[in-house]
This record gives sequence, C-alpha cells and structure tokens, in this order.
Amino acid sequence: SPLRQSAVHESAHAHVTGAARYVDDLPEPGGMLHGLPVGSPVARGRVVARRAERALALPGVRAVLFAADVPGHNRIGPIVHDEPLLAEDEVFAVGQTVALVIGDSVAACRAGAQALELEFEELPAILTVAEALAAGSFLCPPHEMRRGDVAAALARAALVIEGEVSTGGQDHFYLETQASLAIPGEDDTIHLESSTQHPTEVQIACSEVLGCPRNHIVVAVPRMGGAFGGKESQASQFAALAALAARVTGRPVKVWLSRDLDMTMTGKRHPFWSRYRAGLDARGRLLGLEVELVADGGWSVDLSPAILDRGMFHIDNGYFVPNLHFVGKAVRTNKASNTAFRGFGGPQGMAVMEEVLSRAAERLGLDPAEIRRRNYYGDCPDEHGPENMVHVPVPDDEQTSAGASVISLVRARCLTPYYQEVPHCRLPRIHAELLQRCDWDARRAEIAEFNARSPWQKRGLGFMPVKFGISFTNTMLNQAGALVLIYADGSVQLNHGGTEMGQGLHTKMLAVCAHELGVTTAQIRCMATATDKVPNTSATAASSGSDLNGMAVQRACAEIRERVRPLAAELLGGVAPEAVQFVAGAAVGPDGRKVLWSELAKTAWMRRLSLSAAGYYATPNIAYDRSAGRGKPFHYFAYGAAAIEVEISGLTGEHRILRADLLHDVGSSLLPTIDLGQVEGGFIQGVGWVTGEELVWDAKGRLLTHGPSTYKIPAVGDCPTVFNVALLEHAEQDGTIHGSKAVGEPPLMLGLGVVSALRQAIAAFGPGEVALQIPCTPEAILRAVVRQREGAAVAPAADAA
Ligand code: MTE
Ligand code: LUZ
Ligand code: MOS
Repeated sequence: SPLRQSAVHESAHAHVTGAARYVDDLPEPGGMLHGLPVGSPVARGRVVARRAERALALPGVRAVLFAADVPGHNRIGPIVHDEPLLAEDEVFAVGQTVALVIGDSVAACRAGAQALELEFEELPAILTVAEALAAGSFLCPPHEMRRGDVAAALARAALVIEGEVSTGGQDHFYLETQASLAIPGEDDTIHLESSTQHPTEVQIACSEVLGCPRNHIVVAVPRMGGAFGGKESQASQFAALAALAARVTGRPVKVWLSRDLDMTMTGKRHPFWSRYRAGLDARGRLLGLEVELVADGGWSVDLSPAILDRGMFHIDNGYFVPNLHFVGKAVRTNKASNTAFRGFGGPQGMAVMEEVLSRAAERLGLDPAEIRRRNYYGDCPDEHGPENMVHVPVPDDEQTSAGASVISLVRARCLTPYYQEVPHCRLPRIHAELLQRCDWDARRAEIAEFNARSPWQKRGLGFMPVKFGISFTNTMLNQAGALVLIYADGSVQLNHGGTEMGQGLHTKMLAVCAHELGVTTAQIRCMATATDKVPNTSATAASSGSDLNGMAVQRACAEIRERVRPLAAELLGGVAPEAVQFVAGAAVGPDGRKVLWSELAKTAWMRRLSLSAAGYYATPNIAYDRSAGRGKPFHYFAYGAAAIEVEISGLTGEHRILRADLLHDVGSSLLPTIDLGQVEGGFIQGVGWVTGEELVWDAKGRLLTHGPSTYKIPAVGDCPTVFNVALLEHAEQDGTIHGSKAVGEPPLMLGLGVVSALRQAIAAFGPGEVALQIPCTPEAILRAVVRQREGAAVAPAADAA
C-alpha cells in the first residue's frame, strides 16, 4: 500500500519542469477577452460620476461594466451577501471594485482603466481598530464565553498582569495571484476555470450575479499556485466578474490580477487588538483570564464572524483556564475586507495567551517552557497538589453536550472554555520529548554563558506549544463527497471535493484510493476538482481536506470493491469472497492466485456491474451552540511544539534563527514526506507573520506595501540554520482516515515561538519584563532592546495602573 510511504507530490515533476498548468497557463479559447477590475482610489466616498466614453474610444477596449450591468444580484459574500460585486452609490475601501474594463489584451484594459472618468466625493473613513471601537462600527454582535468567577480568581491571584496585544495582518503572497477564466456555453451556461479553494462558493456567486440556477454553472479547479486561505472566499469576486463579462460579451473572458492589484484589492489576515487581565498563582499557573479580543474585519463581513470565533476558541491554546471571561468583537473599517488565512484567527487568539505566559514567566523568573508545562490541559500530579486545586463554581447538575460532568472535567483540568473535553492532551508528552530532543537544559546554560560574554549579540531560546481544534466551527460545513470511476481496462479516475493548492491533498487522496482498491497510484488519475463531479462542497479549508475527502474517497472505493468481490472470488476459482484480498493491482486468492484489476474490470463490465460510485462523509458527534458559547465544535485536536533559538544584534535589531526543533502531531501520518513539508512550510509562514511581514497603509487608507520590494516574506536565507522537524510517533487518532490528523494550519502557530525566543534574547540586555511588539521587525526589536538597556522595564508601571 502506498499509505505511510515516502511520497513525492503528485505534481512535483510538473511543478519543477513548468508543465503544471495553472488557470493562466490554460490554452486560451478562441476570441478570449481580458477583464481588468478597477478599484476605488478612496477609502470611503460617494460615487458621483462614472463615465466610460473615453475608455471605450480606445483601441482594443470592448466594454466597461458597472453595477447597473449586473443581470442578477449585485451582491456576494460567503456568510452575508453584503459585498456589491461592482460598487453602487458608495465605496468603502481603497481597491473596492468599481468597474470592469474588458479588452483584447491586458495592455488595452490598463489603458482603458486609465481613461475611465470616475469621480468620488470623499467621506470620513475609519482606518484603525481604535477608531472603529470609538465609533461603534461592528460587523456582527459580540461573542462571549464565560466560566467561573474571574473577579474572585483575580482577587486571590499572587500575580495579576494586564495589558494589550496587537498582531498584524499578513498578505497571502500565493505565487499564483487570483485568476479565473469564464467560457460561455449553450443556453446561458458558463464553464469556469478558477483558482479557488471553494469551487461551490464560486458557483453560487456566479449563479446569483447572473440570476441563473446553479446547474448552469460549472466551476473547475486545475490546481492553485498557493492559496493559504486567500482563495477561500475571495476568489469568488474575480470569478463572478469573469462570468459577468462572458455573459455580457458572449466571449470567453479571463480575469487575472497583477501582484500589485492583488495585494491592493484582496483582504489579508485579520489584524487583532486585544486587552487582557490575567491572574496566576505563585507557581505560574493560570487562575483567571479576562480577554477582549477585537478583529479588524475591513469593509465587509466576509468570514470575519467565523474567524473571530476561531480566535476565541484558541485563546486557551493548550492551557487550562479555570475562570474566564472572553468577549470577541469584529470591527468594520474602511480597508480591504480581511479574510481567511492559515490558522483563521487561531494564531491571533493564541498570541494573547502566549504574551500573558511570557510576561508571567519573566516576572516570576521562570523558564519559558516550564511555565507553559505547568498550565497544560490534563493533570501534572507533581505540580498540581490539592492545595492548588482550583474550584470553579458551577452548579452540580451541569453536563457537557457530550454528557460528561462539568465538575469532574474541571477537576481533571481538561475542559475548554467552550465546554469541550480535551481527552488525553498530548502536550505533556510532546513537551518532554521535544525538550530531550533539543537538549533544552544544556542549551539554556550555554546560551546564558554566551550572553554573559557577548555585549551586543544576544541569544534566546524560546518555546511554543500548539493545540488546534480540527473541524469547521460551523458544524454544517463538515461534509465531503467523492466520485470514483473505474474504466473497463482497470484504470481509475478519482474525483473528490477538495482542491489542490500545493498542500498535497491529491497525493494523499491517491494513496487512500490506491490502498482501498488495491491498485498502484500509477493506475489512478486524480481529476481536476469540479462542481459537476461532486456538488455542494465545502471550501478546502480548516485543514480538513484530507480528513473529510479522505473518508469520502475511502467509502466510494470500498463500495466498488465490495461490488466486484464476489466476481473476483469466482474468477479466482470459487474461493470464499471474504478471503479475497485486493493488493498491488490485483485481487488475490488465499492460494496466491491473482486476477489483475484490468481483467476484473473488463469482466465486471461484461457482467453489467457498475464500476463507479459516489462516497459521502459527514463528521459525526460535533455541535456548537454559538449563543451559549458551548458545545463540541471540534472532532479532535492537533498538537505540536517548537523550541527555537535566535540571535539578535543589539545594534541593528536584526535577528537570525540559529536552530529550530519542531515536534508535531499528525496522528498516524498518511504520507510523512507530505506532512513534513506542511510542518516546515507552515512554521516558516508563521515566522514571517511575526517577524518580517509588515503591512503599512498611509493616512488615506492606501496600502503602501503592495509588492515584494516593500513587503518581505521569509526567503531561503531566513530558514533556521539548523532545522529539525519530526512527526510524533505512535500517535494514531481514533475516528479519522487511517488514524491520521489534519496538518495544514496548526504548524503555522509554532512560528509564535520566535517571539518567545526573541523575548529571551532581549531580556539578556537588562533586567525586568520585555516589551516587544508584533511583528518583531528589526525596528521593533531595537526599540525593545533600547528600553531593556535603559532599565525602563524594571518597574512594571503599566500594569499597576
Ligand atoms: N500548503 C500549500 N503548499 N499551499 C497552500 O495554499 N494552504 C494551507 C494549508 N497548507 C496551503 C498549504 C491552508 S490555509 C489550509 S486550510 C490547508 O492547507 C488546506 O488544505 P488541507 O485541508 O488539505 O490540509
Ligand atoms: N473556514 C470556515 C475555516 O468557514 N470555518 C472554519 O472554522 C475555518 N477554520 C479554518 C480555516 N477556514
Ligand atoms: Mo485555510 S485559512 O483554512 O484556507
């Protein structure tokens, strides 16, 4: 079986030779036109004039579309349909699409865009979270979670810390920018090739914009050159513009964004601002935590409520918080609408907790790993003596949605703030293994010695554990389908609802399919994802692509296999059907005799047995009551931890990651090589978020960092000099595809360990608590070093207030 083997990505060869086709590489259909969206130049304003005459007079410009040209609803959006596809009377962000110029070439469209006469009356804009909070500008009602008595917990705490944390946005910087090609067909049908994580969402948007039923639209995804959440909801707009243009002109139309346009028009990771008060006992254990978590959603709702939810679900990270009160808010600002990004609010929620524990450790003189260990879910008998038992006042009769006693789960320290049990938290085990693997204690001592000798270069060793909930928190979305076709020569076509963005989903699905049918992966082709093969799909998101589609693929394959089993038994000389095994491309009898699948399939066809099947899966036993803030939103948790060593220069604020040791839990890995790649890539992307990637807007709400010259993602040289990545062994998970776990997003949050490491290095410049802002750019590090050297950190004045 190809499962658990070292595998190369099914398209690796095509990726490196250039043979892999992305939307923009597809052969252009005859008569194809180009569509170029034109964005608002102002952050907020009334549209007072839109004239296209001068543009239309230019050679090669075919049409210019405005809101009035939309035949159906001019509104799209994944949760609420609040985004005009083309701006109506008002614009709400720089880059919001006002017009679509259609022309023979991209150059003709650009000239047309220049010649458009658009006039705006500028209105006051809200550009920061603080302004939005002051103005009461919200995208959705606040969301709350509470338990126990925080005030009482803070009152008896040995240490109370309060403060604010901000985390910045992040551009997806997928190598392939947004792209869609719409081809009109007969009877007002449209076929789209789209770079989207969510073909069904694109289908819905196109059908609503065009005012036709969904069965008129087929959306296919060849593959994406990266997505990272940026094509979960935000591919729809550009696909719908292409479909609209195809409908109006009757010609194929491609909408493709240049890097600058993509960065200007599309939303990013949500910047968050939070305020917290935490109470800990003298040993650094959390007693109570109050957090106000505020997400900057930009101008429209998009996925902000779901991202805020996931942020709140991850404030706890891997730690038991006995008494708590969390309030989450999503504010509306006049910026591009922020959207899904790997982690989906989780990293932003965790950043608050990690700041609390880092500060507490610095106050209490504790090792950054040790304070975290003391707070993990589950019992640590050595630390948690009865005198430290925290009692949460809950009525005796309370039960979780899974039917367990709340009191006993609180006593066992394994109840999340949303009342889901954390069974067998793997963090204590991962923690111990990682500390040993990375030689934690010895290296801490070496680093202390190095720092004592080195006045301007300082090193720090940081620690970051991660617990991440796996499932869409909107329970309904946890379903998937597959369609498996076997041809009479024994060759197989595999269709499933997930999309390939480089993460290796197709490679995993090929392995699952091959294992289940007993064929080699070479006998299977994984087809482009398409809405006419599997309908009503969820986005390939929430890291759940292989969990959900894997089960559906397995079921479809098992159905066909069982259908042909009696025939195989007959062809093998009348053996017992249950004794037939399907391996290595053949059905094998108990005596070792074989019938190849090619023979089996041909005979099955002649005997008129169906050789295709659809598979379907819905995650069992999950539910979340959002209004109560309680339930079991997640099928299970993924875990991991990182130990990271950095060196900083106290003269320039620059840093390097000298070594990173990662130990990550992917259950029983379906394909370890693919998973290792996801852990490495996710981690580096997280490092980019908290270090070099900084978005800068001007006072008019215009993004200044809209290209690689000013926006710096990590490069090869930013990789840790020593990079040890391992998957947790003996980690099978119950109730998942072959015991595996989701891997896509969780490792990103390990990148927050760099903040922990940088704080340690900065602390070596002077006594007291560190003040370090995220992103930890050279400027931010230098400011923190200067403050530390001046001893300003000694008196924690900010906290006393
Ligand atoms: N890996 C690559 N190479 N490219 C991507 O765009 N997206 C990430 C992650 N890993 C991404 C990636 C995100 S945001 C998610 S949710 C998952 O992949 C989605 O795929 P999966 O569910 O199959 O893991
Ligand atoms: N999308 C979504 C997601 O709609 N719900 C989620 O919970 C989620 N989580 C991560 C990424 N995308
Ligand atoms: Mo990933 S943010 O769930 O697309």
